[in-house]
Amino acid sequence: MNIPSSILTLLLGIGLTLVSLWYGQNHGLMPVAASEEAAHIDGLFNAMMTISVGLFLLVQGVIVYSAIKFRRRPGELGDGAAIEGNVPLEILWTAIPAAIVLWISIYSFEIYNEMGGFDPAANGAHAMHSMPSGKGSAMAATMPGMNDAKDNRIAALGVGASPANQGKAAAVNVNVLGLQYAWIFTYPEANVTSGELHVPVGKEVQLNMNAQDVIHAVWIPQLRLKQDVIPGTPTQLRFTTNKVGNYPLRCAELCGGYHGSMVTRMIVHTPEEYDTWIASQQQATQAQAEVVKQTIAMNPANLSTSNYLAPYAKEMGVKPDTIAHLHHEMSEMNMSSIASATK
Ligand SMILES: [Cu+2]
Repeated sequence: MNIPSSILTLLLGIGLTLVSLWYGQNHGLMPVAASEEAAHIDGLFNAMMTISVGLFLLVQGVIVYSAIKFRRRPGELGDGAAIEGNVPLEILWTAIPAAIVLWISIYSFEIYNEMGGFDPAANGAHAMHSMPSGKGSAMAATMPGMNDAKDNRIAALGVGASPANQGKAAAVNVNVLGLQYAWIFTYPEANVTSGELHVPVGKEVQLNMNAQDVIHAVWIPQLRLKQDVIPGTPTQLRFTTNKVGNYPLRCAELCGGYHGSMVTRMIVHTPEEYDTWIASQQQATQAQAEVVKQTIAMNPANLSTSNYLAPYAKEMGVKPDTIAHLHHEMSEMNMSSIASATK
């Protein structure tokens, strides 16, 4: 059987293209996509994966083929043929990568624009304005750098509204504070503070972010979003989730010894569940304020230790006799340490 080499090359080319296209869609390297923005990012990633697999197979295929086909045979001692370069070939393999890189750069610019990455300040400043007066704006005013961005029109950093939503405020605004080694989420509209990020599915969410000490970064892989959180410079992320679930939110900027533990959760609720959560948090805040008021009202000097600790113990689910026991043990420990010190 004798197949012409041009047909064989054509068949190999078609096969290589099909394998690349298939793998580009089925690599399984990405976690669940839980936001509208994620689809754009995955489109770009899959396109680059397709190209990379094609190039990898082509280059590796030629290497393996040549290593076998042109290996030194027994008794062969001479040099190989002297080949002096090939101008058309040089032009071809410079032009193809140049075209691919140019296309990828245009494609990724387009996606970044669609996500609102180019001019987040266009809506970021408005979003700060649109917060109701009271706690929210007081907090915004105390965040360093927030006012600079508003008054001096310094471009905000991050991902803003998509061109379609430009000028509109997001449905949910959350102030995010990163500090060594935790995240604090404040909902200025609802006057709620949380250690986890709760958002309603299908609604536009804007994170207004700031750092207290060093540079941190918010990274939510399922949203395909990552943004540095910088002391003194406000940054923002704006997104719309589309899958109810429970996703990790971790710090992606080495920020100190316990950077690795700077991880919390983002919970995407149904809108009803989200309202319930907000209401429950507001109740908890009120109950806490009540406990503080009671504690201030009583004079600890008139109380025994277990009486003084009783309201806290109740909250923590500790029985009063446990405290009494603990108190007894601790005084014994103190006695023995005094005794050993005086020896
Ligand atoms: Cu951090």
